[in-house]
Amino acid sequence: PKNPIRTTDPGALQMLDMIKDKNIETVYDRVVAQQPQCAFGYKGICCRICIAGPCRVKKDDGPGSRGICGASAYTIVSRNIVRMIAGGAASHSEHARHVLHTAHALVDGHAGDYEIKSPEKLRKLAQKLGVETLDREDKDILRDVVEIGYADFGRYQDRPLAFLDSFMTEGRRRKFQHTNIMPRNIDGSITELIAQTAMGVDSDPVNIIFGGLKSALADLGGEYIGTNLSDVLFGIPQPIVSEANLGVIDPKMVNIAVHGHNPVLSEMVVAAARAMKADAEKAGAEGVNIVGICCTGNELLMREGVYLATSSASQEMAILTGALDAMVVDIQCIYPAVQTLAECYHTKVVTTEAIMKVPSAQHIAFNTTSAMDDAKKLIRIAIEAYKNRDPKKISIPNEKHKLVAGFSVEALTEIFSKINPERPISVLTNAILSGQIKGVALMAGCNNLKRAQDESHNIVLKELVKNDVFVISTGCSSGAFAKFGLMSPSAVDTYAGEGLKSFIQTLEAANPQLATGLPLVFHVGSCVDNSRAVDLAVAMANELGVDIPKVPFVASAPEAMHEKAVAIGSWCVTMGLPTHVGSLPPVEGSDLVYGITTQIAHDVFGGNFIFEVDPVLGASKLIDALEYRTWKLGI
Ligand code: BF8
Ligand code: SF4
Repeated sequence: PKNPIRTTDPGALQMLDMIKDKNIETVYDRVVAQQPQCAFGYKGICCRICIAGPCRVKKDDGPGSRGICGASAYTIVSRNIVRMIAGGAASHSEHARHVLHTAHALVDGHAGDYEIKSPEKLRKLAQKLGVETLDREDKDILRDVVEIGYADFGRYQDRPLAFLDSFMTEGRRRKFQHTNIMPRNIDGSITELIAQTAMGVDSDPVNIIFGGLKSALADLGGEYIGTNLSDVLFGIPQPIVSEANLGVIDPKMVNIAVHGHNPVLSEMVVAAARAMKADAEKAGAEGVNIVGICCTGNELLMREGVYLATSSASQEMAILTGALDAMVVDIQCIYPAVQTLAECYHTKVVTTEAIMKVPSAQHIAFNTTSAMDDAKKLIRIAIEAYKNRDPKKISIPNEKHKLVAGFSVEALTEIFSKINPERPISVLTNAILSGQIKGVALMAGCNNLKRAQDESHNIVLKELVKNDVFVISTGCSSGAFAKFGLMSPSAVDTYAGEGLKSFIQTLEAANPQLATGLPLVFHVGSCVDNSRAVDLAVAMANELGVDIPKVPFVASAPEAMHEKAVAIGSWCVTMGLPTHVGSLPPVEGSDLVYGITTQIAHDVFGGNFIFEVDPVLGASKLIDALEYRTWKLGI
């Protein structure tokens, strides 16, 4: 490989080795070509908010220490970072809006082949939102739920976001109200933040950051809509066995990668693939093999057991196998580079959403009403492409690992309930109070090639589990663990400390109905499903009779990259979680902003950012935070 240092993923490393004599450019080359990255941008002290700029903070004092309008470093840094939160919240809520539209079409009878897969989830959700469920048809209940969801996007009355408020602890609800960051709608919070940070508006960094936190909470509201309604439409994830890494691409099959985030389309692609096996056979293949990339992959892995081909930084590698016939993409985290590479192979890249097109890639507009037909069209494109494969270009890494995923909070609660049916969550909290495990950590977030891909995820995980932390994961953090075989039952023996090992064994012994052992790390879903982690933290807080800042629960995004990750990290802090980030966001240009996010946030919300690029140190700071909270619970 030209740049082996930029990834540790064994599948990606094999792939890079296979193409080493070819003149193929990948992300691992481009990240090197971008070095050194601009120091002003890196620290967040470049302002491009108006076209008098760009202005850069060049000096510590005098005219060079401010922008042309007089904006200080703290104003510029805080404006830049909260605009990233706005981007993240817009992304997550756009995804949620799409799921909501699908549910809306369903109640109106225009949703083609979609159905309510989980009436159980619908009723539970309705009850949370205060919707009457007794003696009512599922569709009527869903109509009311959808209406609340829509209201959350545009409410103008002074009432809190229902899809946030209904899920919070009493303590968090009060905290958000007192600090004036409880959003009343999603769209308005984002728009307000953009207005607040326009040229010549807010220059007070504290006020700007609090505006940002409101949008971060709107982001969480959007995630709640996305996760809950996806569960209603596609089912609540249950423990499921699958495999991950590039070796899941099967040369004998028509291979289609579904890539992006939204399960609305890809669930249909999976159904269509099952229905079209014969068509694939007619073309000489053994069937249609759907593989996932990024969070679309996570969504389908969680609910359908679909193989995970790879995660974000290595997405191009799937095309380089020469055996990927189509890459169907929806939204977010899709490198434009996939089309450039696909042009050197037979692979067809197909975009499906009106807001996501790639020059020279084919676009098939995906509609809720004709979803199944659209999905079949996509499969036909892949089957046609399959016929054009160049056998000389096929080289598939032989790397793949077994994994167990599908741990919705419902599934976890079910597992705990086999030990204590009345108070299932006490199984988890008692294990913490007794010292058997140290607490819970959510590992989330992206790949960021500022360090070698996946390395930080794996180091943080290994440190945490060695120290008996119960780890749940989402997004590309889950992708990293799955690809390396760390999401398998066999990893428990190798990596878990004695306490965690015995805890997992106790759960297994109480759950003989599970067809598989339990994994080292529990996959709770895509990035939108970080809302599931909040559900678990809230349940633990209620069980312990405290608010979340007292619960031994921490979060880590060792390789955060996307604006969505900035939004998630920010609401984690407001929820009261110590939140480790291993790739520094652009805040170092202002000591004040850095101090607010790492210290003052703790005084106000009980959570704070821990910026630490060394993964071993990052993990040890999280373990300290967990130990401190457990100790406080005991006194
Ligand atoms: O929503 S973890 S790189 S794929 S942003 Fe993107 Fe980051 Fe991956 Fe999923 Ni999340
Ligand atoms: Fe420069 Fe102020 Fe305009 Fe920013 S808003 S680009 S600091 S003049």
